[in-house]
Formats: sequence, C-alpha cells, structure tokens
Amino acid sequence: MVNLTIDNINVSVPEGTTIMDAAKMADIPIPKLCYLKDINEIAACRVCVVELEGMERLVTSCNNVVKEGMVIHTNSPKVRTARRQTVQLILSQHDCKCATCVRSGNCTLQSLANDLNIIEIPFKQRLEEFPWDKEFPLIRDSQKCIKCMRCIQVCDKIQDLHIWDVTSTGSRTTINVTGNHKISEVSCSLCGQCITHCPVGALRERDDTEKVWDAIADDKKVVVAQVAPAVRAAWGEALGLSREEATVGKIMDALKKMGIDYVFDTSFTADLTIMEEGNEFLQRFTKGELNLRPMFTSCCPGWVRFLKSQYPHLVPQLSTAKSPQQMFGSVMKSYFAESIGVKPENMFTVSIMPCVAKKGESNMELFYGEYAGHETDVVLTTRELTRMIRSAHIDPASLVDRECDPLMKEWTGAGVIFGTTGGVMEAALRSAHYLVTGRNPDPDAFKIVRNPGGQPGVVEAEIQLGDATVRAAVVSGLGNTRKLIEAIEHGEVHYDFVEVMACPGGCVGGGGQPIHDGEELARTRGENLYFLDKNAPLRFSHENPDVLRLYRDFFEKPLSHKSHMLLHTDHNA
Ligand code: HC0
Ligand code: SF4
Repeated sequence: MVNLTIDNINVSVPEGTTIMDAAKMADIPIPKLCYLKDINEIAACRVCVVELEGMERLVTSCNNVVKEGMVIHTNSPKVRTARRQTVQLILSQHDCKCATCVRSGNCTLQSLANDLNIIEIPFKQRLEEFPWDKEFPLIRDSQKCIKCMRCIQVCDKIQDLHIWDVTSTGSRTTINVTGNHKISEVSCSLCGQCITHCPVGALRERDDTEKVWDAIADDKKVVVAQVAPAVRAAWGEALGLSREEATVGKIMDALKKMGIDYVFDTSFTADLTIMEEGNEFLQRFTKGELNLRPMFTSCCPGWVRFLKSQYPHLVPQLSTAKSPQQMFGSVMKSYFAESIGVKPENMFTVSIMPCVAKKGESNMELFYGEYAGHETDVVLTTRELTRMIRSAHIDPASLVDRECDPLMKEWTGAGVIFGTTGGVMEAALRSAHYLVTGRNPDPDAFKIVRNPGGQPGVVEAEIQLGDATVRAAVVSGLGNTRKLIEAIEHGEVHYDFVEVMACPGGCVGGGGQPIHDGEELARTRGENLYFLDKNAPLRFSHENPDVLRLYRDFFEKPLSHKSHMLLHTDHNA
C-alpha cells in the first residue's frame, strides 16, 4: 500500500493507483473532460491537474500514479487558476452555442465552465470547419470538437474500426474521418459508440423528429409507431423517471399524446423473428449445410454493416430474416394496412430505437403489390424520443400505462430480452427446443448464454435440443466480434449458431441511448430486461397469440412464400 495525503486527508491505496483514482477513493472528485476509464487516460485536456507539494509544475491526475508520502492539493489557488485557463482556452476553440446544442444540459464542457464560474472567454480563435453530409445518420460538427480523442479511442479499442483519426499538426490539430475521407466512404458501422462517449455535442445522430411531427400534422397519413425492447430500459433516465416508473406503457401513452395513431411494441416482431429465424436455423442445421455454418443472427444493422465491409465472403452465413424493426414496417404496410383499410402509401411508420444504425437499415424498400416505399419511414433514437416528449410539453409524471393497439398487442418475455446481448440466442433456443421436442423447456433453461454488460467477450454454450447438440456463441462489441470471427476463420472454434450485437452489452448499450458521461449502463439496463422477462405472462415466442393469428390469417406458416417475400431479405442485394 502507498500512503499519501490528498487535500489534508490521509489516504492509503494500492501501488499503481492513479492520483485521480486515489482521490476518488477518498471521495474527492477531480474535474475531468477527456478521461474515460481504461480507454482514454492520455491527459489530452489537462483539466484534471493537481498540485504536488515540492514540485513546481502541476501534474495531470489521470495518468500519474501515487508515490509514498505524496502531498497533493486538488483545488489550490494555483490549480484553480490553471484549470480555469485551460477550460477558457478550450472554450475559445469551441462553438459555444449552447442554446441550440443537443447536448445542452448534458455536456461535460458546459458543466465544467459553469462550475468554474466562467462567464467570459478572454481569447477567441478561428473555428475550423469541415464539410459534412447532413443526410448521413451520424453527424459531426467540427466546430464543437474539443480534441479529447475519445471517439478515436472508443472506435479503435472497443470497436476495432479506426474510423476517426488525428489530422493536421500544431495548433490546427483536429479530428476527422481517417484519411480525410467522407464518412460515407469509410466502413463506419453506425454503432454510435463515438456519440455516446463524446463529452460534448460534436457527434450526434441526424435529427429526424421534424419528419415525424410533419407526418402527424398530415391528415392523409396514418402514423404507426413501434418501440424497441431496449428503449424501455433507458428512456426514463433522461426524464428523471426511476426504473420502476419508466414503463413501456408510458412510452405508448406519450406517443398517443403526441398524436401518433397506432402504437406497438417491437417485441411483437421480435417474436415473429424467432419464428422465422428459429425455423431457418433448424432447416440449415438439420440439412447439414456445413458451408453455411455457423449461421449468424442478422437483426443488428451495425453488425451487418461490419460483416459486409470487413468479411464480405461470410455474408451468405447471415440469417435471411429481416430484423424485427424491418419486419414490423413490412407487416404494418401489408397485413395491418389491409386490416384497417389504409393504403400502404398513406401509412407512415416510425420506429423508436436505441440505435443509430437502424436509421441506415430503414432504407430497405418494400415491394408489396404496387411499390409501397420504405418499410420504416423514420427511425428515432431514444434520445430523439425524449426530445419529442419535451417539445410536446408532456409532463413525464402525468403519463399512464397504456396498452398497445389491437392485432399486434401481445409480446413475450422472449421478445423483450432481444434488447440485451444473448437475448436473441436465448429466445431462439426456447422456441427451437419446442420445435424439436414438441415440449416447452423451462423458460430459464438456457440462461447460460446471458452476459449482461457484454464482458468479457464471447459466451459459448453447448445446448442439447432433443438428440442434437447445438454449439452456440454470443458476442457483443465489434472488437470482440473481430476476434471471434478470426478464430472461426482459422478453424480454432466451431459453432452452429452465433449471435452478434455491435454495441457492448447489446442494444441496451446502443449508440442512440441516453448519455451519462463515462458511465456504462448496459449491465443494469440488461438486468432490467431480464426482470421484465421473468415476470412476463408469456415467455415463449411461439406462444404469442397475435403472432399465431398473423400466421393463421396472413403468412400461413414460417418460411412460407409470403414470409420469404415480406420477412426475409437478400443481404447481397
Ligand atoms: Fe435492438 Fe432489435 S434488439 S436490434 O438492439 O433483433 O435497435 O432494443 O429493436 O430490430 O427487437 C435495436 C433493441 C431492436 C430489432 C429487436 C432485434
Ligand atoms: Fe444498433 Fe443494437 Fe446493433 Fe447497437 S447492438 S448497432 S443499438 S442494433
């Protein structure tokens, strides 16, 4: 142990502890801006400086370790002056239009400036502007970038994609897309992890909320919304609702209050996906199509984009099932539109997702009778949903639990756990067991594939389905995924079925979720979904009565001709 004094408090910490962590152990918070535990500990911003007795220069606390007998001051006059000047300098290179910034109220730079009582910026520098395609789902505003390097580090270390890089030198040093390419020219998976790890408003999703308001105001449009599984585990965080208060029923109520005509839960089509994908898997598995093994799940568009750009020869191994989001749009503009007597072109489909990549996925087109346009017209992230609730002046405390609309009202716990890593696999195994043996397993029989939070890397399991053994693997985070694919490619591991989610911990940790600077919430949100599953009246996708009716009245059976036309896709197209 190392003994030292921080702000006149005696502290004893293990060797190798950073000054910042030692201070934290003594309940002394040191302000920071660029720091991200284990990912970005490079002292780029110098906000975390402290004074060491006997040393002239201030030192950064995030990357210097404690030494025996150190006497540290985290808030001396010298420290305060330096910290203030540092933040003023950062502000002088930053477009400080807080009133029109999506991160206003949730910005580390803004709160630092407020805490340091900075009400004037003595210096002013010219802001560098890089052009950006504003139609792209991911938007970067170079004038708000504070060069903290977090986006570079998250993309490199967690997602192993290297989309961002440092460009120029000296005082012009800044961040841009690697090689100064356009973002659409590089292999961005659109996972959005750079957004959720940006401390300011330099990175955000394309805002599509106005398109939804326009559709609501258009008398000719019937607006139909779906809410993804992972959204329920996080939306309340941004509106001051506790986990218990922030139910999915209240999201439905908010959507209706905004003027949306029909509201549904994506967990319904997650159940439908299991029917299609589960049957597809069993067909591939029993036919012994060895060259197509393992079969990969296809519901995460971040992962699908990654596979297409990094390992295009493996694309045929993706399940052909569309994602629940796209199945929903497709069912809405066919079965549901017919049922309520609306032409598909007059239906406007909105999905609320924890995800930025879903905005890219929604470009899929629907050919049904006459061409029916996009299956999903607009995708909003969880953050955009909360912005809409606020702009509609809806008091979150006034919301009540509201059921989904008829015909696609029912959902199961199996559909809900799609939102966390391992959930698609577990839901598929529950139904595959039924299909193979004719009996339901214990709903928790396959919980071995659970891994809320997504660490450490891959979860493997050998699952008995009747006489057959299925070798399953579950992974989240694209860095972990690349390692797994390399091991498969080198013949080091052999699987039959692999679930991949691009975001660490799955969609609960998605790039469209509320941002808590430096805090990872995928684990607790994932546990919340398992709690909802545990308490759900139905826990098997094949028992969803509305899914069964949809097959009876419309699709006939899983993998039917109609299902292939509307619920499956050709990933090479
Ligand atoms: Fe997901 Fe999904 S689980 S990808 O994360 O499969 O975004 O929540 O909606 O589509 O259901 C996201 C979440 C979904 C889809 C579902 C799948
Ligand atoms: Fe989107 Fe979920 Fe995939 Fe992340 S894991 S890219 S949130 S679908």
